[in-house]
Amino acid sequence: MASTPLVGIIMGSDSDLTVMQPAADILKIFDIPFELTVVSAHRTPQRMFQYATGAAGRGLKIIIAGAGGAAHLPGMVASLTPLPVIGVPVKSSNSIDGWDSILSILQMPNGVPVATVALNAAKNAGILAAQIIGAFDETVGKKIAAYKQQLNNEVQEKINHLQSAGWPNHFDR
Ligand code: RP5
Repeated sequence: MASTPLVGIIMGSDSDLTVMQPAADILKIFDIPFELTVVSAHRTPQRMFQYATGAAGRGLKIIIAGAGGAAHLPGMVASLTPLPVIGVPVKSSNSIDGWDSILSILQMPNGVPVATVALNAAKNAGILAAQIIGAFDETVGKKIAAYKQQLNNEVQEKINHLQSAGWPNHFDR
């Protein structure tokens, strides 16, 4: 796999980093090169414009954008790039209850979609980015298939233990 970043992880503030880090962690597991930085729609609008308009030309294939509160970053970036944008609503210090972040990212107008994951669900954003790449890259596709099999195996082990130990003893281990 080339070391040129394929996924750009951006966030409105470094205060989003704790929530956004799982996207980076899972991309590392799938060996997908990525970059990670802060781009604020409201506080660094020129930087946002440059990042979004230059992303495809630099070789990025997908952008994961996280923000909280009046979370305009994912939608504005989506308006400026032909790349798919995955939005991560962050329950930030300026968010009332998370719904503001969710709705700001989710309720995009026709023509400018943002693939919005659940509140704080940066890990799923990373998995979704990997799945999009894996649809065209056989090596990544196989890693995704193995990951799904692992999820299946983990649940099956729990089912087996629940069956053999009995539900009252399930967590006594
Ligand atoms: C949003 O405001 C950021 O994405 C962050 O979630 C929130 C708070 O930012 P800080 O005040 O912590 O920099 O734009």
